[in-house]
Amino acid sequence: MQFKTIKMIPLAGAIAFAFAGTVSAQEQIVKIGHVGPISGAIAHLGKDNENGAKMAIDDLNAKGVMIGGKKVKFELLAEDDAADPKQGTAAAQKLVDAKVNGVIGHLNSGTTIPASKIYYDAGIPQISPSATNPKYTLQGFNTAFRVCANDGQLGGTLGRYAVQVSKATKVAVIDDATAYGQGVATEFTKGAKSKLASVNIVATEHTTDKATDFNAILTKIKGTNPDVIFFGGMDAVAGPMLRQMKALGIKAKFMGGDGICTEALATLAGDAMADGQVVCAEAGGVEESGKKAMEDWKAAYKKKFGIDVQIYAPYVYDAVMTMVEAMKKAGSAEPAKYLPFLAKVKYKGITGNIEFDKNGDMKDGTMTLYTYKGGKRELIMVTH
Ligand code: ABU
Repeated sequence: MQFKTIKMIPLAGAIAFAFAGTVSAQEQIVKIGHVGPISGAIAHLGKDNENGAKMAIDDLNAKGVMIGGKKVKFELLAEDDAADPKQGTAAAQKLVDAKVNGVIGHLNSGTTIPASKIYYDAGIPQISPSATNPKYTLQGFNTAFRVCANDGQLGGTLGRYAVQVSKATKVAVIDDATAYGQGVATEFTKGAKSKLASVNIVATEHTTDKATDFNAILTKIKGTNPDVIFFGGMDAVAGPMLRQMKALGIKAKFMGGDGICTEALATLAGDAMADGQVVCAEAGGVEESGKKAMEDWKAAYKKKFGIDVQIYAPYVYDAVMTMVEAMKKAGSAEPAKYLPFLAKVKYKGITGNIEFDKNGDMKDGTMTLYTYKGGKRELIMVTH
């Protein structure tokens, strides 16, 4: 009987093979949830946020991250909440059921606030990159963090700007009846009134985040001849509102928070937006020293996705990196273990230095005021 020649694996090789298998088996999967509106009127903003999360996950996996001595592979579980509070809580429950290690989101205050109770009950850390209503971090949930300024800072700054810089004495205020729109409009009014008692709020009107016809409220406002119209809402509503203002011959300055302060606003408003007419604020921003890193990051984003950053993609990127920094410091991706490290994390990101106060808000957060000229967003100032 003849035996076939079998190539023997040398002993050292066999050990190496077994060892490689052990390392692979020890690789741990860390699931990061992301939620934003990927459908509906502000899908372009939801996609912007989701892309920021994708970019962070891809960069982390390309670099290779060790947590607690184990190699980690990050997975992104992306959900669409359509900016709707009910879909927001359904998406949150889905991520909790999938046992995510942490959540970045949601984009809107109206979805972030109800979802935060679900994450808190499950003990899952959540960082919103863009929800600015103060209530989000004032509920006593130790799982809730945000990496941007809040409406108190945003609205207050814009209110003071309207009075002190734009010299407005008559102001009309419109909100879209969402948690964000109402919140930022209220804070704007407080800010405008705080520095000049004679500022007159000549009209207070309400619309919705789905409305397209503003003729009735704009006609009423036109009769009060305001210097400034402040709108608490998002760019998808602000664009058509600006078009209808132009059609009615209203030349007032148009101000709004971060919800309107996007690259897309110029397109949504068409030629209705005069140079310098719009003033808005992003709930963050970098000073001179951080500009190059931010520009490089935005160029890398454009190369990867073929589109420009709208507004909050870099904040989402930093939110993921901040969460992972806390996991590395804790030596664990288990929510209960890394949560205390997240509360005291110090992370230097694209958007600046990230550190949280006792509520989970940014310590010393910045804001950036912009206007639009020639259909392009143009910086006015970075402020604290
Ligand atoms: N901060 C503007 C958009 C998100 C929000 O609803 O807060």
